[in-house]
Amino acid sequence: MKPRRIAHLDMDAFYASVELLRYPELRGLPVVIGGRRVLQPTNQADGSRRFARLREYAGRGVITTSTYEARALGVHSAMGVMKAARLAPEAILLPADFDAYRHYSRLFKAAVADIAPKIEDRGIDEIYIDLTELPGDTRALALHIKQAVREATGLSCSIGVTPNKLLSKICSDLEKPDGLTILGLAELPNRIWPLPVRKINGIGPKATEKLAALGITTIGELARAEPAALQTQFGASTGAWMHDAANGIDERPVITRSEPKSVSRETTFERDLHPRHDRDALSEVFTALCARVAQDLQRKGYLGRTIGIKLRFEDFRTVTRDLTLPAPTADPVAIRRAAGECLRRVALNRKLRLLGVRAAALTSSDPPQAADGSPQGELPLAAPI
Ligand code: TTP
Ligand code: MG
Ligand code: MG
Repeated sequence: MKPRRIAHLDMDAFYASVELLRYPELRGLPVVIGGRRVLQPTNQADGSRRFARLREYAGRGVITTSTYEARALGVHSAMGVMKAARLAPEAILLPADFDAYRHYSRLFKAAVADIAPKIEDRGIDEIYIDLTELPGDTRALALHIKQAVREATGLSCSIGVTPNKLLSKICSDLEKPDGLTILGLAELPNRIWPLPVRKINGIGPKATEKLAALGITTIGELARAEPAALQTQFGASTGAWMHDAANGIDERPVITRSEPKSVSRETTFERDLHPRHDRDALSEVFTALCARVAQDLQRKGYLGRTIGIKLRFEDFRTVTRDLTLPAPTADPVAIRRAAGECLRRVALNRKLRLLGVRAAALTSSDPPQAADGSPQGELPLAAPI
């Protein structure tokens, strides 16, 4: 069997970097992304934009991410905005725009998939890629992927390539931003063992503290620790996993998953409900299911064009109905209306034990690209190279 070549790709300062595409005048400055509630920049009479500064912020918001210039001042993800303001009062504060981040997330993943289709999605800004079966030198391949991501999005990323997911995840972080770290198992002692144990994905603050109490702070110390001692402290499976991880052992495959075909929610009642006598309760559940489907669609960035329902009667007979709308939607009211029409097409002559609502024929909820230049403050859909 060929030795595995597993890449982990992670976008650099992702939310902040997407904002810099929209506000290029902020490049090189400390910039912090807050939540949705942060004030939008305003346009001034002279055509320039006015941005909020951290020192002007009052509230309990938390930072989602910051540019590397802000990190140099000690400002990091998950820090309270007020605390960050004490460290970097002049840093620019921008609101988060999750639709834009999802859009760029899809763009970079599609660009990678064109080159290397075996991808495991690990969230908005990172993926694992199995390069094993692809032709060509590892470095050339990784550089090609980085270039393709830059061309598709205008953004930089960092890649680690090693024989497994665990090491690649550590390596993608070693030379950020715009990094590329390729490592074989022979380099484990030099490159990985000096690192603190928390660099292993899965060793959090609690485990780090427990390990410190055992006198273990680096991955190398963990690798040399007595497995039995680790198992006593953390349990058999976690203890064994930690010891393997520190020794660079990880056999997990890259798991590719395709886009969902539908989004659905259903509920089984505690007691069977009568279509007439329990009408109010049924109607309430039905509306709530539609709202949950709408929320799921919005969270995942999809619109559904076909809305369907599923009913299971007390005798376990199951019926479904669906309706295709003129335009796709993620609106709870529109979904409720369509689902209601489906329901009217079912003869309700028995008690119900289950009710479900489904949205299918999914499409991306990204706004279509403006034909001629987007309005000011709008993100370019693909940034200039
Ligand atoms: P990360 O990849 O952890 O961070 P990053 O891309 O901002 O920076 P790096 O260059 O170190 O990879 O997270 C990706 C995005 O997820 C990040 O841009 C914002 C969001 N996020 C949060 O909302 N809260 C958090 O605590 C973290 C860590 C990230
Ligand atoms: Mg990142
Ligand atoms: Mg990440």
